[in-house]
Amino acid sequence: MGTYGFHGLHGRAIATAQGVKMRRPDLHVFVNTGDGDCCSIGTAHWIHAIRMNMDITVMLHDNSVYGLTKMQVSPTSPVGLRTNTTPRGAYLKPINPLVTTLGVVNVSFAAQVGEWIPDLLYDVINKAYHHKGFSFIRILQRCPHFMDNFFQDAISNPNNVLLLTHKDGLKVGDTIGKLYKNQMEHDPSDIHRARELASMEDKIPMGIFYRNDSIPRYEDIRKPRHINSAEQIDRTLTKAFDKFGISPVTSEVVK
Ligand SMILES: Cc1ncc(C[n+]2csc(CCOP(=O)(O)OP(=O)(O)O)c2C)c(N)n1
Repeated sequence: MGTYGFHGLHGRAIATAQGVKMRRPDLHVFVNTGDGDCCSIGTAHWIHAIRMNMDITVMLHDNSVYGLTKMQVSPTSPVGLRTNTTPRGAYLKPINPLVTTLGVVNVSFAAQVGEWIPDLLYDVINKAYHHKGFSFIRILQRCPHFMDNFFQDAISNPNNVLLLTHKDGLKVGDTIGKLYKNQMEHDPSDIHRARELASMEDKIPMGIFYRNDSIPRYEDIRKPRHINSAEQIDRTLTKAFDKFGISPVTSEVVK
């Protein structure tokens, strides 16, 4: 991909992306976020972004742990996971980010895929990119340092994965089809079934759970009627800020 990358503040990745998209609707905006970033410090942005349904793609790299800060418990850590903040094991049941996404009003695209199946990952990202609205992909991701065996059961035994296929979702090719024999047809317009499948615990379901192109997008509803020039913005802000000056400041001093 030929992209321009931008690092925002931890927890604010989605809000930053929304700002970029609002100002530059011509750009394709992708967010790379973690389970700590999206489902902990950034939860409010995530939930409201689903509701606002702006045309951006969010890739949640869910490794079930805070990796960068050296293994603290995250909202998606499984019960019993020993981390630096839960040395006796995580106490709380984890959030399932897919189930949460599918529960928010105006959800328009939700998918799940494992990072160890690059062909499938490519297809899902491609579908998300072409979706008109907020597309959310939960990528089940190993942390090579702290959680390298986390998905070992599913990696060693493809039967622990359930592929969701459909003409409007993923079409599985021969190579993947031969390896991943556990497949089920799922119509991604069926939100109730999507929620049921997302909650599945005995197998890891992968594919496009839900897509709906007809949900209104925030940038269309709230499209600015006209965009001011940088000079106009500067003049307006300077005037507004001057109103709140504590000590009298003359324009000469400001210069
Ligand atoms: C505002 C703010 N709060 C806390 C931190 C410390 N911090 C950095 S990364 C991180 C969690 C990272 O977890 P995750 O988003 O799951 O990403 P991973 O490192 O696992 O890829 C935290 C708490 C920070 N950098 N900035």
